[in-house]
Amino acid sequence: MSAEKNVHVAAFAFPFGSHPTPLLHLVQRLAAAASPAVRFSYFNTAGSNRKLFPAANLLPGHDNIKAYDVEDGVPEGHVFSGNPLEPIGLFIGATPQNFKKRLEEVVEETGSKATCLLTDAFLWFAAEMAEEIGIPWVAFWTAGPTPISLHLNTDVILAKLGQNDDKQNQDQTLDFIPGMSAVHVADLPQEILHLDTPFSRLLYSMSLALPRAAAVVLNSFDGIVDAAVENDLKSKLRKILNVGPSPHPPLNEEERGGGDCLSWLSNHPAAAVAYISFGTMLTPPPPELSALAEVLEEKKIPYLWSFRDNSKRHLLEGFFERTSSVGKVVEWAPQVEVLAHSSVGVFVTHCGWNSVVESITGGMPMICRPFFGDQMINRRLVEDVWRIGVGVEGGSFSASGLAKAFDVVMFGEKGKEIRGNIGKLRECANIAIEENGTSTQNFKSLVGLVTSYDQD
Ligand code: U2F
Repeated sequence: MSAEKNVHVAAFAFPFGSHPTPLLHLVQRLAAAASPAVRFSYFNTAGSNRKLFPAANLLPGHDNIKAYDVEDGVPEGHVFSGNPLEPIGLFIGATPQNFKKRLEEVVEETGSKATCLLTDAFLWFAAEMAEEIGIPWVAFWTAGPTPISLHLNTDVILAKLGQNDDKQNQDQTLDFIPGMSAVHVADLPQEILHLDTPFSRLLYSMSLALPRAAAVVLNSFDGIVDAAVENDLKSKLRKILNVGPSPHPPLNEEERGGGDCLSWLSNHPAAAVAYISFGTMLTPPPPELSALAEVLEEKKIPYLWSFRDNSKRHLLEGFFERTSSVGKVVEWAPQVEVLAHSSVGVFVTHCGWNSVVESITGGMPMICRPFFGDQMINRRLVEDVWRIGVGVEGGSFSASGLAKAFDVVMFGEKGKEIRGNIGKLRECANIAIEENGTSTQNFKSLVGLVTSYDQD
């Protein structure tokens, strides 16, 4: 056992979308489980740190966690084009030097050498950094087991399907990869098939580096995917630790959202409200927003809409005002609590992994409209494998397709079946987090792994 005062876990965040939050939650959970003498340093861009750390890079109640800013790669005076990949490309350009330099400064300032790198899995260069320092690298994959398995099989996929080949049969299944017979070519993240952007090259480098990680950690639970997928992951990685569904720390006022969502929900009958959120990074295109608004209004469905981008509300031309007696729009909702609320009957979602896991733990059926990355795979699992939700006709929102989806989930017989299926999956998640459950045991192993090395 190490002298814990010499243990210093350096966490590196990928500062886009929801990525920094679950990593910070994991750090908080580890810090609460480890000895108070263990030091946790959280490295992230200044812009992202300001949102997560309310006061001077510290978290109230967590004396052993401190945030440090790294450069974001944006040149001074830079004017953004509006392409969402641009800040990601600039940030990637600044890595790994930005993390390396700041870590060295922190080690110098604190006199405490890093004893473990715990990073977002995207930050694959940590494999080399950790090896140079002689400490373990633990990678946190913020999405589900199926997409990570597909990334690890990138070479097999490209050998079979070809790179940049637009003539691929989109309906072909990936049955040549263990456990992937339900996944179609159309579900694959574009980054796997096209290795020509900084982001896709980052993901490819990640797939080559992950086998060097001491462990890969997921907010997932054993049994959620086919055993063949889990076995393939086990054969490719040194250790895979499902530690979810991860508990959420108590929300602060801002995270709770301005409007009082929960008491508003409580004024509605059981399963009557549609909760709508497309995660932290996207707003559907205007015709799809209009189709969704039209159906909610036409069917008089009470809704709670987490509409993140205020500058786009005008696209709905008076919809929110006209429907204010039946609907509520907020910039941020306490989603975990909303999805567990008995008045909510359906979650209209982009199928980001955290949203899917929260929907399962809340027992909430989904209407899925995936856009990019792993979201199409998650939709496939939700609709065709777990049968806990539906997609929309044609893959994007139209008034007629959405009307059918609401009818099926909220008002039809199939809705009951979906609820039954989600109940079974939720039970599986609950078992995993019991005292002797696999996720609880995996989390204990993780605590041991990140705190058991010291530099003296
Ligand atoms: C990227 O996904 P997103 O960040 O867009 O979406 P989620 O993984 O679903 O995470 C959103 C989180 O934000 C929370 C919600 C989730 O924990 O509870 N939230 C909230 O609390 N209140 C709100 O009003 C709105 C959201 C990416 F786009 C996906 O493809 C990936 O699967 C995902 C994980 O890597 O990251």
